[in-house]
Amino acid sequence: MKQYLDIAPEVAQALAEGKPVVALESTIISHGMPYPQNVEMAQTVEAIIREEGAVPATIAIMDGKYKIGLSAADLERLATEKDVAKVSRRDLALILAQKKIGATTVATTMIGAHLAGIPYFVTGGIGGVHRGYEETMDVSADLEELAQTPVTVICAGAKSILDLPRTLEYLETKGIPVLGYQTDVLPAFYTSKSLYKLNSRVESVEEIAQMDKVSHELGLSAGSLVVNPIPTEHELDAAYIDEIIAQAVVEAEKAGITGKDMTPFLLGKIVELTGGESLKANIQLVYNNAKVGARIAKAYSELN
Ligand code: PSU
Ligand code: MN
Repeated sequence: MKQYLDIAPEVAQALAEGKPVVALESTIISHGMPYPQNVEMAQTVEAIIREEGAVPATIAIMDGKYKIGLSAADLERLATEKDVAKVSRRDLALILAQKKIGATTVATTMIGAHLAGIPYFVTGGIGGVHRGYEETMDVSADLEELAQTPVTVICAGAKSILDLPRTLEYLETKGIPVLGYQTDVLPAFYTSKSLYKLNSRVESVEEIAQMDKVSHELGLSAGSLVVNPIPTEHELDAAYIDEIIAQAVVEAEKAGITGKDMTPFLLGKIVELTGGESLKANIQLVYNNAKVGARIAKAYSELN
Protein backbone atom coordinates (compact mmCIF):
# COMPACT_ATOMS: atom_id res chain seq x y z
CA MET A 1 0.00 0.00 0.00
CA LYS A 2 2.84 2.41 0.85
CA GLN A 3 3.84 2.55 -2.83
CA TYR A 4 0.67 4.57 -3.42
CA LEU A 5 1.49 7.13 -0.74
CA ASP A 6 2.90 10.53 -1.65
CA ILE A 7 3.69 12.28 1.61
CA ALA A 8 4.66 15.96 1.39
CA PRO A 9 8.24 16.53 2.65
CA GLU A 10 7.14 18.83 5.46
CA VAL A 11 4.64 16.23 6.70
CA ALA A 12 7.16 13.37 6.40
CA GLN A 13 9.72 15.34 8.37
CA ALA A 14 7.27 16.23 11.15
CA LEU A 15 6.24 12.57 11.43
CA ALA A 16 9.85 11.40 11.53
CA GLU A 17 10.58 13.87 14.33
CA GLY A 18 7.46 12.93 16.32
CA LYS A 19 5.96 16.38 15.85
CA PRO A 20 2.18 16.88 15.81
CA VAL A 21 0.46 16.45 12.43
CA VAL A 22 -3.26 16.89 11.73
CA ALA A 23 -4.95 15.27 8.73
CA LEU A 24 -7.75 17.08 6.85
CA GLU A 25 -10.27 15.76 4.34
CA SER A 26 -10.96 17.04 0.84
CA THR A 27 -14.60 16.05 0.18
CA ILE A 28 -15.56 18.98 2.39
CA ILE A 29 -13.75 21.17 -0.18
CA SER A 30 -14.99 19.64 -3.42
CA HIS A 31 -18.47 18.42 -2.47
CA GLY A 32 -19.23 20.09 0.86
CA MET A 33 -18.96 23.81 0.16
CA PRO A 34 -19.29 26.18 -2.80
CA TYR A 35 -16.40 28.04 -4.45
CA PRO A 36 -14.66 30.28 -3.41
CA GLN A 37 -15.53 29.77 0.27
CA ASN A 38 -14.30 26.16 0.03
CA VAL A 39 -10.72 27.03 -0.91
CA GLU A 40 -10.61 29.93 1.52
CA MET A 41 -11.77 27.58 4.29
CA ALA A 42 -9.17 24.96 3.28
CA GLN A 43 -6.32 27.48 3.42
CA THR A 44 -7.46 29.05 6.69
CA VAL A 45 -7.84 25.67 8.41
CA GLU A 46 -4.25 24.86 7.50
CA ALA A 47 -3.12 28.25 8.82
CA ILE A 48 -4.94 27.72 12.14
CA ILE A 49 -3.27 24.33 12.59
CA ARG A 50 0.12 25.90 11.95
CA GLU A 51 -0.56 28.72 14.42
CA GLU A 52 -1.23 26.06 17.03
CA GLY A 53 2.17 24.50 16.35
CA ALA A 54 1.12 21.46 14.30
CA VAL A 55 1.58 20.56 10.62
CA PRO A 56 -1.57 20.25 8.46
CA ALA A 57 -1.88 17.37 6.00
CA THR A 58 -4.86 17.69 3.68
CA ILE A 59 -5.46 14.38 1.90
CA ALA A 60 -6.71 13.66 -1.65
CA ILE A 61 -6.20 11.25 -4.56
CA MET A 62 -4.23 12.63 -7.51
CA ASP A 63 -2.16 11.13 -10.34
CA GLY A 64 -2.49 7.59 -9.01
CA LYS A 65 -1.27 8.58 -5.55
CA TYR A 66 -2.73 8.97 -2.11
CA LYS A 67 -1.43 12.47 -1.46
CA ILE A 68 -0.81 13.37 2.18
CA GLY A 69 -0.23 17.12 2.38
CA LEU A 70 -1.29 19.29 -0.54
CA SER A 71 0.03 22.43 -2.23
CA ALA A 72 -2.02 25.60 -2.67
CA ALA A 73 -2.45 24.64 -6.34
CA ASP A 74 -3.79 21.18 -5.34
CA LEU A 75 -6.35 22.83 -3.02
CA GLU A 76 -7.42 25.13 -5.83
CA ARG A 77 -7.91 22.15 -8.20
CA LEU A 78 -10.06 20.32 -5.66
CA ALA A 79 -12.12 23.46 -5.08
CA THR A 80 -12.74 24.27 -8.74
CA GLU A 81 -12.57 21.20 -11.02
CA LYS A 82 -15.91 19.78 -12.02
CA ASP A 83 -14.98 16.10 -12.28
CA VAL A 84 -13.49 15.52 -8.83
CA ALA A 85 -14.67 12.09 -7.66
CA LYS A 86 -16.07 11.64 -4.15
CA VAL A 87 -13.91 8.74 -2.97
CA SER A 88 -15.14 6.48 -0.23
CA ARG A 89 -13.53 3.10 0.63
CA ARG A 90 -15.23 1.26 -2.24
CA ASP A 91 -13.94 3.80 -4.83
CA LEU A 92 -10.34 3.96 -3.68
CA ALA A 93 -8.72 1.32 -5.87
CA LEU A 94 -10.51 2.38 -9.05
CA ILE A 95 -9.73 6.09 -8.74
CA LEU A 96 -6.07 5.32 -7.94
CA ALA A 97 -5.83 2.89 -10.87
CA GLN A 98 -7.45 5.36 -13.27
CA LYS A 99 -5.18 8.16 -11.99
CA LYS A 100 -8.20 10.41 -11.59
CA ILE A 101 -8.59 13.29 -9.19
CA GLY A 102 -10.56 12.33 -6.11
CA ALA A 103 -11.59 13.95 -2.86
CA THR A 104 -11.40 11.83 0.26
CA THR A 105 -14.37 11.44 2.60
CA VAL A 106 -14.00 10.89 6.33
CA ALA A 107 -13.55 7.16 5.61
CA THR A 108 -10.77 7.49 3.06
CA THR A 109 -9.06 10.36 4.89
CA MET A 110 -8.85 8.03 7.91
CA ILE A 111 -7.34 5.29 5.75
CA GLY A 112 -4.75 7.67 4.30
CA ALA A 113 -3.92 9.21 7.67
CA HIS A 114 -3.43 5.80 9.22
CA LEU A 115 -1.20 4.59 6.39
CA ALA A 116 0.94 7.70 6.81
CA GLY A 117 1.05 7.34 10.60
CA ILE A 118 -1.10 10.37 11.47
CA PRO A 119 -3.34 9.67 14.48
CA TYR A 120 -5.51 12.83 14.29
CA PHE A 121 -7.94 14.12 11.71
CA VAL A 122 -10.05 17.29 11.86
CA THR A 123 -13.27 17.83 9.92
CA GLY A 124 -16.72 19.43 10.21
CA GLY A 125 -19.20 16.58 10.46
CA ILE A 126 -19.12 12.83 9.85
CA GLY A 127 -21.49 10.71 7.80
CA GLY A 128 -23.88 8.48 9.75
CA VAL A 129 -27.21 6.70 9.72
CA HIS A 130 -29.55 8.63 7.45
CA ARG A 131 -33.14 9.47 8.29
CA GLY A 132 -35.42 6.86 6.79
CA TYR A 133 -32.58 4.31 6.75
CA GLU A 134 -35.18 1.56 7.38
CA GLU A 135 -36.27 2.07 3.77
CA THR A 136 -33.03 3.09 2.08
CA MET A 137 -30.34 1.27 4.13
CA ASP A 138 -28.32 4.48 3.77
CA VAL A 139 -25.61 4.24 6.42
CA SER A 140 -22.35 6.08 5.72
CA ALA A 141 -19.18 4.05 5.21
CA ASP A 142 -17.62 6.55 7.64
CA LEU A 143 -19.09 4.55 10.53
CA GLU A 144 -17.55 1.26 9.36
CA GLU A 145 -14.21 3.01 8.95
CA LEU A 146 -14.35 4.39 12.48
CA ALA A 147 -14.91 0.82 13.63
CA GLN A 148 -11.71 -0.48 12.06
CA THR A 149 -9.16 2.31 11.59
CA PRO A 150 -7.39 3.78 14.64
CA VAL A 151 -7.60 7.49 13.90
CA THR A 152 -9.23 10.05 16.19
CA VAL A 153 -11.67 12.28 14.34
CA ILE A 154 -12.43 15.74 15.72
CA CYS A 155 -15.82 16.97 14.48
CA ALA A 156 -18.79 19.09 15.57
CA GLY A 157 -21.08 16.08 15.91
CA ALA A 158 -23.41 15.28 13.05
CA LYS A 159 -26.11 17.36 11.48
CA SER A 160 -29.68 16.33 11.64
CA ILE A 161 -29.80 15.45 7.96
CA LEU A 162 -28.90 12.23 9.80
CA ASP A 163 -30.83 10.20 12.34
CA LEU A 164 -28.74 11.27 15.35
CA PRO A 165 -29.94 8.78 18.00
CA ARG A 166 -29.50 5.85 15.60
CA THR A 167 -26.07 7.13 14.60
CA LEU A 168 -25.12 7.09 18.29
CA GLU A 169 -26.48 3.54 18.67
CA TYR A 170 -24.46 2.39 15.68
CA LEU A 171 -21.28 3.95 17.09
CA GLU A 172 -21.90 2.16 20.37
CA THR A 173 -22.44 -1.18 18.67
CA LYS A 174 -19.20 -0.81 16.73
CA GLY A 175 -17.17 0.03 19.83
CA ILE A 176 -16.35 3.59 18.85
CA PRO A 177 -15.75 6.00 21.75
CA VAL A 178 -17.61 9.29 21.40
CA LEU A 179 -16.04 11.87 23.67
CA GLY A 180 -17.93 15.07 24.35
CA TYR A 181 -15.37 17.86 24.55
CA GLN A 182 -16.68 19.95 27.44
CA THR A 183 -20.22 18.80 26.66
CA ASP A 184 -22.65 16.18 28.01
CA VAL A 185 -24.77 16.03 24.88
CA LEU A 186 -24.07 15.38 21.23
CA PRO A 187 -23.52 18.67 19.40
CA ALA A 188 -25.68 18.86 16.25
CA PHE A 189 -23.24 20.63 13.94
CA TYR A 190 -25.08 23.95 13.42
CA THR A 191 -26.14 23.98 17.06
CA SER A 192 -23.95 23.40 20.10
CA LYS A 193 -26.48 21.03 21.69
CA SER A 194 -28.89 18.28 20.79
CA LEU A 195 -31.28 16.27 22.94
CA TYR A 196 -28.97 13.23 22.92
CA LYS A 197 -26.86 12.49 25.95
CA LEU A 198 -23.33 11.18 25.54
CA ASN A 199 -21.69 8.41 27.50
CA SER A 200 -18.37 10.22 28.02
CA ARG A 201 -17.33 13.78 28.64
CA VAL A 202 -13.76 15.14 28.77
CA GLU A 203 -12.58 18.56 29.86
CA SER A 204 -9.07 18.76 28.45
CA VAL A 205 -7.07 17.88 25.37
CA GLU A 206 -4.61 16.00 27.61
CA GLU A 207 -7.35 13.55 28.67
CA ILE A 208 -8.07 12.78 25.03
CA ALA A 209 -4.40 12.24 24.20
CA GLN A 210 -4.03 9.92 27.17
CA MET A 211 -7.03 7.85 26.13
CA ASP A 212 -5.68 7.60 22.59
CA LYS A 213 -2.33 6.39 23.90
CA VAL A 214 -4.02 3.64 25.93
CA SER A 215 -6.26 2.71 23.02
CA HIS A 216 -3.26 2.36 20.69
CA GLU A 217 -1.29 0.38 23.27
CA LEU A 218 -4.21 -1.97 23.79
CA GLY A 219 -4.33 -2.49 20.04
CA LEU A 220 -8.05 -1.81 19.96
CA SER A 221 -7.71 -0.78 16.30
CA ALA A 222 -10.89 1.29 16.31
CA GLY A 223 -11.07 5.00 15.73
CA SER A 224 -12.71 7.44 18.06
CA LEU A 225 -14.74 10.60 17.80
CA VAL A 226 -14.21 13.83 19.65
CA VAL A 227 -17.36 15.91 19.38
CA ASN A 228 -16.63 19.60 19.81
CA PRO A 229 -19.59 22.01 19.91
CA ILE A 230 -19.77 24.96 17.56
CA PRO A 231 -18.97 28.16 19.55
CA THR A 232 -22.33 29.56 20.70
CA GLU A 233 -21.69 32.95 19.05
CA HIS A 234 -21.73 31.17 15.68
CA GLU A 235 -24.54 28.66 16.20
CA LEU A 236 -27.85 28.81 14.36
CA ASP A 237 -31.27 28.77 15.95
CA ALA A 238 -32.28 25.12 16.44
CA ALA A 239 -35.92 25.45 15.35
CA TYR A 240 -34.91 27.47 12.28
CA ILE A 241 -32.25 25.07 11.02
CA ASP A 242 -34.34 21.96 11.80
CA GLU A 243 -37.10 23.34 9.59
CA ILE A 244 -34.61 24.01 6.78
CA ILE A 245 -33.12 20.52 7.08
CA ALA A 246 -36.57 18.93 6.99
CA GLN A 247 -37.31 20.87 3.82
CA ALA A 248 -33.99 19.80 2.25
CA VAL A 249 -34.73 16.14 3.06
CA VAL A 250 -38.14 16.42 1.35
CA GLU A 251 -36.56 18.03 -1.72
CA ALA A 252 -33.97 15.25 -1.94
CA GLU A 253 -36.73 12.67 -1.89
CA LYS A 254 -38.69 14.53 -4.58
CA ALA A 255 -35.60 14.79 -6.77
CA GLY A 256 -34.95 11.04 -6.35
CA ILE A 257 -31.46 11.55 -4.89
CA THR A 258 -29.73 8.38 -3.64
CA GLY A 259 -26.32 6.98 -2.74
CA LYS A 260 -23.22 9.16 -2.63
CA ASP A 261 -25.13 12.16 -4.02
CA MET A 262 -27.40 12.41 -0.99
CA THR A 263 -25.08 14.21 1.46
CA PRO A 264 -23.71 16.76 -1.08
CA PHE A 265 -27.26 17.46 -2.28
CA LEU A 266 -28.52 18.11 1.24
CA LEU A 267 -25.53 20.31 2.11
CA GLY A 268 -26.04 22.39 -1.04
CA LYS A 269 -29.77 22.72 -0.42
CA ILE A 270 -29.22 23.89 3.13
CA VAL A 271 -26.78 26.59 1.98
CA GLU A 272 -29.32 27.69 -0.62
CA LEU A 273 -32.31 27.70 1.75
CA THR A 274 -30.43 29.63 4.46
CA GLY A 275 -29.09 32.17 1.98
CA GLY A 276 -25.54 31.25 3.00
CA GLU A 277 -26.05 31.46 6.79
CA SER A 278 -25.40 27.73 7.22
CA LEU A 279 -22.13 28.03 5.31
CA LYS A 280 -20.83 30.68 7.71
CA ALA A 281 -21.63 28.45 10.69
CA ASN A 282 -20.09 25.45 8.93
CA ILE A 283 -16.83 27.29 8.31
CA GLN A 284 -16.61 28.60 11.89
CA LEU A 285 -17.12 25.16 13.41
CA VAL A 286 -14.37 23.71 11.24
CA TYR A 287 -11.98 26.45 12.45
CA ASN A 288 -12.88 25.66 16.02
CA ASN A 289 -12.26 21.95 15.42
CA ALA A 290 -8.88 22.74 13.85
CA LYS A 291 -7.81 24.61 16.96
CA VAL A 292 -8.86 21.82 19.32
CA GLY A 293 -7.55 19.06 17.03
CA ALA A 294 -4.10 20.65 16.77
CA ARG A 295 -3.96 21.00 20.55
CA ILE A 296 -4.86 17.32 21.03
CA ALA A 297 -2.19 16.29 18.51
CA LYS A 298 0.34 18.41 20.39
CA ALA A 299 -0.63 16.90 23.74
CA TYR A 300 -0.29 13.43 22.20
CA SER A 301 3.15 14.11 20.77
CA GLU A 302 4.28 15.34 24.19
CA LEU A 303 3.23 12.00 25.74
CA ASN A 304 5.46 10.02 23.39
N1 PSU B 1 -20.87 16.31 6.42
C1 PSU B 1 -20.60 17.63 6.25
N2 PSU B 1 -19.79 18.03 5.24
C2 PSU B 1 -19.22 17.13 4.38
C3 PSU B 1 -19.49 15.73 4.59
C4 PSU B 1 -20.32 15.38 5.61
O1 PSU B 1 -21.10 18.45 7.00
O2 PSU B 1 -18.49 17.53 3.47
C5 PSU B 1 -18.82 14.74 3.70
C6 PSU B 1 -17.65 14.05 4.44
O3 PSU B 1 -16.60 13.87 3.53
C7 PSU B 1 -18.23 12.71 4.83
C8 PSU B 1 -19.13 12.45 3.66
O4 PSU B 1 -17.27 11.69 4.99
O5 PSU B 1 -19.72 13.70 3.37
C9 PSU B 1 -20.17 11.40 3.96
O6 PSU B 1 -20.80 11.05 2.78
P1 PSU B 1 -21.86 9.84 2.80
O7 PSU B 1 -22.98 10.34 3.66
O8 PSU B 1 -22.22 9.66 1.37
O9 PSU B 1 -21.15 8.66 3.42
MN1 MN C 1 -24.81 6.96 1.91
